[in-house]
Amino acid sequence: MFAVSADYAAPVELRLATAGESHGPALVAIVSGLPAGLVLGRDAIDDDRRRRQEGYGRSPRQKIEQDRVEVLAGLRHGRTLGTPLALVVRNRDHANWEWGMAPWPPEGEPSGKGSKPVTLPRPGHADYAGALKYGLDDARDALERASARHTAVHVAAGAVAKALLATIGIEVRGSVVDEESLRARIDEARAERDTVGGVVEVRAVGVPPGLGSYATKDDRLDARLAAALMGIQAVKGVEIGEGFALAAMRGSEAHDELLPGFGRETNRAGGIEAGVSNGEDVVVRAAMKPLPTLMRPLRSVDLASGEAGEALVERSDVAAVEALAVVAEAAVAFELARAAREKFGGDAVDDFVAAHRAYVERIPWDPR
Ligand code: EPS
Repeated sequence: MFAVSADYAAPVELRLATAGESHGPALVAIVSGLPAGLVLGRDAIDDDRRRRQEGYGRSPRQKIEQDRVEVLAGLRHGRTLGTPLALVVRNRDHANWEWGMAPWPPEGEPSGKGSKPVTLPRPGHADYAGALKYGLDDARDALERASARHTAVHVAAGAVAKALLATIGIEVRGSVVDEESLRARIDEARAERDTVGGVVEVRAVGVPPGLGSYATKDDRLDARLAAALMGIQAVKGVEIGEGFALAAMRGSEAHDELLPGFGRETNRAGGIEAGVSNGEDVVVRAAMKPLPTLMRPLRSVDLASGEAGEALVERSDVAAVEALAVVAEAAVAFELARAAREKFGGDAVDDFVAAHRAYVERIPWDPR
């Protein structure tokens, strides 16, 4: 191996592009800006997709899907090539929607699912706003992409981001806040053919001080994490650290005092000050609204006739909060990996790791 320089690695932009409809043939993700030589484990990717699928309260759809992640490009013998990484998850349910979700004009009579237009929008879903925005007669054209189904490839990309973060000692984990009461609320809601939401928390440990920047609002790590979390379907609120509770505290109780050795006894800031990570755990929360597809439908209005009716009823989850914990973990991991690529750069993963090590050696911070 060639020696790598520890003092400089050019910043690199880590990017994620995705495509795919919920009942179309497949979901696709392209991750670019990864360093070469990153070792990816199939098990790590598989574990996350399984955790996303196994959440309490999911619909029978999860029994149909297996979400096996195929890698089509950017990987050779389990190591990244430093080229775009292409990931695909096929929708097994597409077999039931072959006519309805055919990419090309289908042959033969309409058959199977998706062959009748959706004209009764579900309040809370993309159906109404999407139909108006894009001039649609069939709200299916809107709801298919708006569906949380495509979080399957976000989670796959998040697993890749976590592998990159692990090389510099960062670990990210999402969990449900108050899991026990959530499960009881799900059981009750299911019996009443209703849905529920909930709150998840993501914690990242080992994040060095200095990710993100106050230089512009777009650089702020808290703004970026909030956008990443708000970008997940059904998320209606985000908190960084103590978030809303800070508004009711005095300054003397809200801020995390620095002690000799630069340790702190509290972390109300959630590991971010002025948009920059401060070396404490990064802690963020996301609030998920109850899912909008109800078995006992809400009042709606027919897009075609303007007449009052009841919203579309489709197979649906009672809750997807446990899945959100995994999806939010992936979103936070990806954003932290993006910030780390900006700070430590490097074409090869060894450059990236060496730049991190050189930086950590020069600052007064001890990773836990
Ligand atoms: C979703 C509706 C449901 C969920 C889906 C998200 O899909 P279906 O109507 O096919 O049962 O199951 O989530 C997934 C399929 C998934 O893999 O997470 C929605 O409207 O957002």
